[in-house]
Amino acid sequence: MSPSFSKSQVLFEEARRWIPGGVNSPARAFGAVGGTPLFIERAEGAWLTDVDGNRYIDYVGSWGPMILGHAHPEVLAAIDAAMRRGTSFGAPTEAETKLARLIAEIVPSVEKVRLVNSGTEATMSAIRLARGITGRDKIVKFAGNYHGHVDSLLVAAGSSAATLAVPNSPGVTEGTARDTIVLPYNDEAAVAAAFETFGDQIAAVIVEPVVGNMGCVPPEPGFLPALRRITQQSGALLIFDEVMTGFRVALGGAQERFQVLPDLTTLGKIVGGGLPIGAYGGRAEWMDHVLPAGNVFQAGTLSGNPLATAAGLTTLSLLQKTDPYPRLEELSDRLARGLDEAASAAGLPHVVQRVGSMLTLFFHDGPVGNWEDAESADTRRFARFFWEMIERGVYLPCSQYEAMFVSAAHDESLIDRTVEVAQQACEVVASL
Ligand code: HOZ
Repeated sequence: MSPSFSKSQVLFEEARRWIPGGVNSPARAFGAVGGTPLFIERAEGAWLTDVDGNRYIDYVGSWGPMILGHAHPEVLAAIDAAMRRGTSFGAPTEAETKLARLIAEIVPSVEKVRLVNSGTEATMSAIRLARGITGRDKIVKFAGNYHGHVDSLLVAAGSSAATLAVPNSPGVTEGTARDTIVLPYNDEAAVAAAFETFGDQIAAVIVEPVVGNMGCVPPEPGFLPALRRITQQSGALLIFDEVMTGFRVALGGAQERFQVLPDLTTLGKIVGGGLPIGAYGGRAEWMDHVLPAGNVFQAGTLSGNPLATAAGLTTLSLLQKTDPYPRLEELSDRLARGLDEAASAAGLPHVVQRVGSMLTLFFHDGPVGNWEDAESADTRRFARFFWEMIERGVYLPCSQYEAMFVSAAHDESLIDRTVEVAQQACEVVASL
């Protein structure tokens, strides 16, 4: 019997009266897959429970942060202890220094770090810093990469902007967009050509070193080193947006995994352990341009919030202590192989792309290396696959253009169950 979603439907109707589109972020709206978003009641480990009492194996993990699984007891205890000492002071605390130091210890290129409240704030601030340091205006970004809802980066953006086909949001001025140069991902020649023409005007190249926001798209060998070389030659800064990949594809993020060091790194998601934090960091020499050490302005009443800092500090410490990465690699490989076999058995053109514990089953014939490839994936098939998985108790990101995340709370039996469900779902999709 199909599960009922009636309570979610009622709550969504009510939400739509008071919240634009009924959601506080468009990625959750199920716009690309149709139907009503599921309203979540609770989550524990690898499991989500919706308000209708349906349980799901979760591969969204709050869009990345929950690498240790939901409601991890040590993270909850740290938040609880911090909360009892007061929830916000607007003054420095020792825990902020501990978190900054731990980030600098873990992320290879980071010596100093500023805590902010979200990944968007981190990228916005890093861009401003790059412009402040270089005295140049232009930014290079890649089509299908998403760096939060920063005006200058909301051009040919991935994630919800791609899912809901809003390549350039109204409200982003032409002037702002003019300073953003958009290039195809994985295209070293295009980057070289842009630098030929605009080299002395480019402040920074910002890149998702592994893209998560058009589905999981790995960098081709040579692409990240080329970005490093070209930016260095021209005096532009290289910014790795590691909001998704940080503490995910390796403890030290994509820069550790691919051994390429950017000038600035932006972080979010895992760094807050499920509470709102972002961070940006880099060499002390660069970071000391930020006010009050330097003169590039950036501020925030709740920055370094004690609850979020406690959750982040505990999460990163646990990751450092327990090193879940080899196991995440194994589990994610098992899942990727299982999804691949399921789609092959049903005769569906597809490709599964994975880096560490981020992965995507694309309904696309052949590898996806850039936005042009991603755009030609069969999103109708994806939508049907998504609902067939939901109906059988597996919760996936509600867009072809988002990555699935495996957590340390998943295990072989959950992965195998997911693969079985995927086999059934693929058969239905193929029969359409
Ligand atoms: N940035 C997340 C992954 N694309 C989605 C979160 C959101 O936009 O709500």
